[in-house]
Amino acid sequence: MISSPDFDSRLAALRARHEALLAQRNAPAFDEGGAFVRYEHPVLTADHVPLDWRYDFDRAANPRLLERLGVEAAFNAGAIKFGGKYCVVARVEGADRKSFFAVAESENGVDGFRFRPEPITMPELDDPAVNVYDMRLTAHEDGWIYGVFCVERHDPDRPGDPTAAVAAAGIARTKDLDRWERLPDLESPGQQRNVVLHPEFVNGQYALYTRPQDGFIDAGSGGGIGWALLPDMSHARVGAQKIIDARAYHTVKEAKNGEGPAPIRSSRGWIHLAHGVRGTAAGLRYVLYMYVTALDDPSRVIAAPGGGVLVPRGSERVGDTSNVLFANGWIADPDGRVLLYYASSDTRLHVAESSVDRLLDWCFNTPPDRGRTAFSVEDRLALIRKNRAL
Ligand code: M1P
Repeated sequence: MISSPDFDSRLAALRARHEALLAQRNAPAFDEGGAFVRYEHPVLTADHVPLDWRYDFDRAANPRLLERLGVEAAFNAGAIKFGGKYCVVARVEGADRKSFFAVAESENGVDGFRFRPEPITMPELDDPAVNVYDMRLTAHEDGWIYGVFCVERHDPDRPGDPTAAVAAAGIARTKDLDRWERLPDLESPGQQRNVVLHPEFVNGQYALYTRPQDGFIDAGSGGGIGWALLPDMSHARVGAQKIIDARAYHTVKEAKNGEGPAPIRSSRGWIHLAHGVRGTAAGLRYVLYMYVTALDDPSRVIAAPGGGVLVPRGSERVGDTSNVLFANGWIADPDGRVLLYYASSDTRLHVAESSVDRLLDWCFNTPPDRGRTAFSVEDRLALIRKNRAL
């Protein structure tokens, strides 16, 4: 029989391990691609979640100090600079599979992330969601910080199927990341996930990046990343959406794609990060890719580098849903530094660093995917021969 350490020594061990993890410093690692430089350690994991969110410290009720409310993962985080701190709104997933939102803050954006004392209490609608996740944060020029996120409910048309779900876009806004005003969900002709609010008015209207989808998992006839203008976020409604970044056969976004964080304004256009998905014998593979749209029309693509900018590597490839990189948060500093918060395999949150100039270089100078292997060989031969001639 395993012997239980006494309550006090187990509590001391838990606290020491937790503090050591939170105090862990981070450093850039060498990155072959160079567009982003990954940092060595994840910035958030399930183990970063405060102990008092997981353990009952009442020694009479919990003499063995067992974990009462386990946490599986901390990942897919929106991000924003707020009050001088780098803040992420993470998707924290409990052992019961329910996700909730929680703010973690860091002084430098690359390590030392600590959760605020309590998770976010997101107000509910009359038709409550079963699950919420993947918040995109947008500091809009109307003065509010918006959070747009996925809300998931059981499909009312298939009551006998416990796996049948419907996805929609939930909308809330805040001034401090703690207190949120919940607005009605986005009304859309079909299901939606990965909906993102553009930070500026476009032709006097709010602008949304959407991802129309026929089913809960399958994009189906949903052609890619969509675009819609709407007069009001308090009663947000979209009709048919213009597809601005289409799925395409035999590319990294063959099966589906979705906008990542709200785009970054630069001198040469809006810089976008998105995820692309393809099917493999081992299941779906999610990678991150980029594109740029015009300043005078954020729905017009002006650069589309081929392939992924970050793909699952090494230990990132393994987790609750393996072979996945997903990102819904980044922060651009005034000096041009960009910190990307990306998650691996629906388990943990990482940081990678770049700059606006570096990302523009990547986006405008990486050849596009021209759709055929013969063109790919042409591009590679051109590179080889140019290098040989140097
Ligand atoms: O499991 C990978 C991702 O799957 C979904 O993204 P998408 O709708 O593009 O397929 C989301 O559930 C996301 O949270 C998750 O990381």
